[in-house]
Amino acid sequence: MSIQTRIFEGELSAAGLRLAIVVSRFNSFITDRLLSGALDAIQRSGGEDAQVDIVRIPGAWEFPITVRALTATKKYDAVICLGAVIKGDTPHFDYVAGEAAGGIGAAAVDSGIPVAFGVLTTNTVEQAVDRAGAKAGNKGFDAAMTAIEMANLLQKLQAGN
Ligand code: INI
Repeated sequence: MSIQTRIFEGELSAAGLRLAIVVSRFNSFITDRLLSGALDAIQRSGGEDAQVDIVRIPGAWEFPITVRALTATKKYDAVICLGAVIKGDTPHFDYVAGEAAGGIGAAAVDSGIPVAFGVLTTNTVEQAVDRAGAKAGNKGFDAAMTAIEMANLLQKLQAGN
């Protein structure tokens, strides 16, 4: 008896996917670059502007409630969160970054809709710049590619064959 291994993997094609990008205004000099990277990734993967809704929020703290509102509509195949939480002199960073990460993760698992975490959490402004299109790539681009792959993967898994 031979055992046939089946491999499930999501394609990197944005064709036909409905996507929401949630982008925070706090540290907008960084998040604007993340948004450009995400839109570039969608376009290069065969997506079109009409498939993408952009939702602007004040700061990273507001991601969880916004993502839950979006996933509840069932209109989107994936949601992409773009933000930048940069450490300051107080523990504020830990509360904001922790709430954003935990809340985004919980919203994805609870809804069954993939939510990509393109939220930078850095110790310095320079580290954020590096990850928003400079030395360390563009994490907005990466998050969009992850969302595209996961949306296609979940569609396959849900098809169940
Ligand atoms: N929001 C961010 O997105 N990044 C930060 O670095 C940040 N810091 O450092 O304060 C930040 N704070 C605002 C927060 O997300 C909320 O918008 C605010 O507290 C109102 O609810």
